[in-house]
Amino acid sequence: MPTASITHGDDLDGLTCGALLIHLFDAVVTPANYDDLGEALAGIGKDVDKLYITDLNLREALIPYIEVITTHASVTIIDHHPMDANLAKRLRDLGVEIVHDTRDCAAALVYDHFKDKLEIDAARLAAYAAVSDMFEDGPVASRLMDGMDRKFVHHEALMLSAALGSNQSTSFKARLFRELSNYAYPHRIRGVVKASVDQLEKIVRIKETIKGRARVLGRLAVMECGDDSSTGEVANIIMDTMLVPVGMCWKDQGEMVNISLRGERRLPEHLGDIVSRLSAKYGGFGGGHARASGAKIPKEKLDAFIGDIVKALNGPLASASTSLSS
Ligand SMILES: [Mn+2]
Repeated sequence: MPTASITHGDDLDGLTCGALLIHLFDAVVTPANYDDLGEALAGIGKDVDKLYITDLNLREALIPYIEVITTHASVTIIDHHPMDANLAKRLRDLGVEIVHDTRDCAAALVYDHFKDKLEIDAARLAAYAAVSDMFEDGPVASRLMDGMDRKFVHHEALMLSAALGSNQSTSFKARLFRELSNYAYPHRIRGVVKASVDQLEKIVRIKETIKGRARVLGRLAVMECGDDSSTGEVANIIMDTMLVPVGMCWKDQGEMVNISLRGERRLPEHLGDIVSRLSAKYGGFGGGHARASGAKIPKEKLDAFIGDIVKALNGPLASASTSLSS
């Protein structure tokens, strides 16, 4: 009775979900992102009778894949991205089980859902994911972390998360799945310490180029991603370097552009809501969290999209911002 998992493969939260599912069910894990989620769903074999989809936001266009899978497998979604109520209803009507809470990271939700079957070490893994995803204040994560040695957990988590930032190779991810599913300590995993320092250096190099390249448009600073870095990490560095409330980074993908936005800690706006609305308006898709969101839209709509983001961020709510730059 094979169990499969499709999990967000670009960050530590998604990877930790996969590692926990390997530990629990010997799951065969496919790491995916929003570019290849359809492909990952289409690749679920007929022999699979249980599928977990974690740390990934489904969208309308992917429902037909789910429909096919439910003919031979039970499907459970464990996620923390804001979910459209109509979409959730359609999924539930197909028999999909949905474990959903936007207050915790996905790995904390996986941990909480299966805690009766997991050892104490699994809590440590969930804590790494919470630190990396910036969901330490979630009801599950905060309860778990209250009793932990915080500095130790932070150090391990941030090393792991930085390492993944500089090494996104399939082989490194496979190693992390394997090691984390055996509850390894991150600093003991081969390659983690060096990759984490490489990431710090990469960030500094990006910071050094940003001042000449980023455009500041009120509370937003925007820049094209010039290398193989992820748009999310560069958006964060733009925000940090330019001291603006929101950093945005985009990357050319041919017909389409991939976009990430990152917001400061006390940002009053919800970037996921803004991006979800605007990407639909321009024939793309997107969404996400309050301070971290992403979209994919046609390239020729990019300027108009940026214009609308600037409007959304510089409207009436803008005066509520306490940013250093304003
Ligand atoms: Mn996540």
